[in-house]
Amino acid sequence: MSTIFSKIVNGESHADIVYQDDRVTAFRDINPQAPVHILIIPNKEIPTVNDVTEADEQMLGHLFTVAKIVAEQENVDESGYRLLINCNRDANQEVFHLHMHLFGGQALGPMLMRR
Ligand code: DGP
Repeated sequence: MSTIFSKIVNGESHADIVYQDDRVTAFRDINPQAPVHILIIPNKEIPTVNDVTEADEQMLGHLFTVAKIVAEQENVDESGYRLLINCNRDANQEVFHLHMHLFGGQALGPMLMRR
């Protein structure tokens, strides 16, 4: 079954797309957790990091090139930003189409909340 993110990639569902090419799509998160919150996803539907194979390595490396381009576009490249990928339950992964979050536009604080 196709995820909502695949529907965004192929244009069936609307999103504010900030970058797209034949391998990767980047769009604004519907529920932003920072002034800049972009999701960068492979166009190919890979559910989680656990499903990555060596055949995906080049395409997944391209996520970082796109992260750099988007950070420049959003003017957070110099101020800084955080890239984050959740995997499965303990990381609160909600959408099972691998995605990299790009957060920026404010001081983001420590990486994990203390319990
Ligand atoms: P994660 O917890 O890592 O699986 O994050 C999923 C993110 O996806 C969450 O921040 C909200 C966002 N999201 C979920 N559905 C949609 C959608 O339909 N459109 C957009 N733009 N973002 C979505």
